[in-house]
Amino acid sequence: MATYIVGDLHGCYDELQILLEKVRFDFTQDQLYLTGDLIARGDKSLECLRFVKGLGNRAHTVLGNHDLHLLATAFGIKKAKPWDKVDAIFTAPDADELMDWLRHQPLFIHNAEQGFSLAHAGISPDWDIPTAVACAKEVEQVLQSPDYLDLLTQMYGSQPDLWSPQLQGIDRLRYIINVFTRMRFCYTDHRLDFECKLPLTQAPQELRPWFNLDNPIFNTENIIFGHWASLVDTPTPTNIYALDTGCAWGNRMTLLRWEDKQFFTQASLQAHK
Ligand SMILES: [Mn+2]
Repeated sequence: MATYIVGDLHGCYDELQILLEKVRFDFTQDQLYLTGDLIARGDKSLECLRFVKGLGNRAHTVLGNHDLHLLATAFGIKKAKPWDKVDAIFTAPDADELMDWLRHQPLFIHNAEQGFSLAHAGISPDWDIPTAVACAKEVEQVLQSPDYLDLLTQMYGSQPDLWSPQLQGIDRLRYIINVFTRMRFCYTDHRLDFECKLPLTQAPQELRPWFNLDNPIFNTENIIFGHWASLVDTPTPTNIYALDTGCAWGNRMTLLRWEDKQFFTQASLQAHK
C-alpha cells in the first residue's frame, strides 16, 4: 500500500490520469490525498469531480476556495465565471450528487498515523493542531447541516483577519474558511493579507508566507498544501510541502509519494494563452 498526495487539479483530469499510471496507482490498495480545488480553469472539471468521488474511501480531499465557490454557484448564490469552465457540472445528470458529496468534504485532514496535515491553503499562525482540527470541524458541521446556504452566502469577505478564540458566529467561521482555503501572506503580527499577489521575492517586507511566521508547528509538523501556484520552484522548509505547481496555468502537476517522499510530475497538456 502506498499513499499519494496530489496538488490542485483545477480540472486537469488527463494529467492526473497520466501521473496515476506513472506510479501504477493500485486502485485496490493505495490512498490518494488531494489538496483541494479539484475544479475551475482546466477543461475537465466535471471529470475530476466524478473521478475523485468515484474513488470512494481511497480518496481524501480537502475543500479549496474554488470548491466552496462552486457550491455557492451551484446553489444560485454566485454566478459562474466563464473562464472557470465549470458549466458542464451544473447541467450534468449527477450534479446534485456531486454537489452533495462536495459539501461533505473536510477543510482539514490531520493524519497522525502517517505524520502529516493537509489543508488547501494552510494553517493559522495562531493555531496548534488540535485547534486546527476543532476549527475545521466547526465549519464542516455547518456546511453539512441545513444551514449551509447561509454559510455559503455569508462566507465571502476578508474580515476578521486576526484569530481570537473569542470570535463567534459567522465572523469565526469566515476566519476559519479564509485560513484553510485562501491564506497566502500574513503580517508579522499574524493578520492575514489578501491583497498581495506578488511572487515571494517581490512581496513587501512586512509580509511573510504564513508558514514563515512564529508558530512552533510550522517547524515540527509536516504540512501539505496547494493553492499557491506561484510558489512553484520556490524552496520551502523541508516539512512544508507546497504541491500546487500550476498545472492549470500551463505549468505542471505534482504528485508526492509519502512513504519515500518521491515527487512525480506531469507537464500541463492544455493550450494556454
Ligand atoms: Mn485555491
